[in-house]
Amino acid sequence: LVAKKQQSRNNQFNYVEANVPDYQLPDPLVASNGAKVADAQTWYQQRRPELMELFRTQVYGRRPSTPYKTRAKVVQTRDNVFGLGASGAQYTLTIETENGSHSFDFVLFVPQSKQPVPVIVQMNNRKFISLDEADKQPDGFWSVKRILEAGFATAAFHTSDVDPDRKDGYEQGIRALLDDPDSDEDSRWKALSAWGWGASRVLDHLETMPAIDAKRSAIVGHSRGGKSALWTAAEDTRFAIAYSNNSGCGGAALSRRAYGETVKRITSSFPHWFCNRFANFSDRESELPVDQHQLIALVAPRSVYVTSSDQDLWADPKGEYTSLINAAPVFKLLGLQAIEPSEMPALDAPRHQGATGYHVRSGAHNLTEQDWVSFLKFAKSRFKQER
Ligand code: GTR
Repeated sequence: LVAKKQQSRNNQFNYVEANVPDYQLPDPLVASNGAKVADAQTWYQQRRPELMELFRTQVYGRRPSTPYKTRAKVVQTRDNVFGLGASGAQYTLTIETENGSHSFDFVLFVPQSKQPVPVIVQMNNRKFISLDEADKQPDGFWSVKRILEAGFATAAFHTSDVDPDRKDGYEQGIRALLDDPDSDEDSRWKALSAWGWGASRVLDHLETMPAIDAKRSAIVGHSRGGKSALWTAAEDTRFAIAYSNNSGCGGAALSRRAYGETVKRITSSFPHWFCNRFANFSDRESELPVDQHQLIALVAPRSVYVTSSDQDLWADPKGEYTSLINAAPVFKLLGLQAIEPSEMPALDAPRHQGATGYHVRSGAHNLTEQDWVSFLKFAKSRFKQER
């Protein structure tokens, strides 16, 4: 243990549980003025807006209110995808303001069904997957066939097409089009929030489609996309489920544990993800007015599914789970069941309890078929899907 402690100090990043600092989590059910939040109305009218404001000003930034218009154009279609009778289409969404426009594509698959079907939207942080590529099922990252067979529609876009995942990508992204130059620079939104904004525009379009029951919609993201998925569902309450896969620091994992990736590291490696103020909490996590369990709580009374993988220590599996269970009091206040404080589930043994779900998969940092099997099971039970 001594050798390990020394090693982790040398490496600058802590991977030793015994070296996690003592911390106290801010209580989601105590308002900033110290008053206890004891009923749903006080949560919705006072505490939730207060927490949203803190996450906007200190962590993810505030979205601009610049007026815009959206246009959708079909660029390619496919019939009988996978021989399942499903349809596929690629769309270009164009966002227009007085200052110009920005376009990004998304791909949508809809299973054959007499009834409108629920939809799973994936923010894909790896690459744009075209209609043809989705057919090949390269690695299960976007498990289209399995999703269609379960009776869900699914849409995906590449995050960088909305806002480039680069320090110097600002001019090519949606933020450059929408930002108000007079807004407070330190609380301006960055790429993580911009990707979620893109997901909301995809959902706007899905809402117009009779084949889709957009009230039963889920947002899925892996890693940086998993950080964004939680914030997307906090900002856009139309998403009924948020799936946050291996999301780690700035996602599901508690910042105060400073295990694996830290606020200091993430804000210096990825200055284009969080609003400027988040970096002020480098090595000062205990001074954060929020922590990530409260982000999960912001999705309540809708559903949240968090995953870890056992080799992904950088994302702090224990911190991801601890965050989820510390959101439970809010779900309970709103009349829902959720995973209560308890030992972490065993490897590869998903736990689903009411509005929350969790699993730790054996293996590396990734989104796999195995994760999708559990995601779909959870979605079926939350959406009461028959098939
Ligand atoms: C890492 C980053 C993580 C996570 C990951 C990913 O470099 O430190 O926060 O986002 O990338 O997105 O795969």
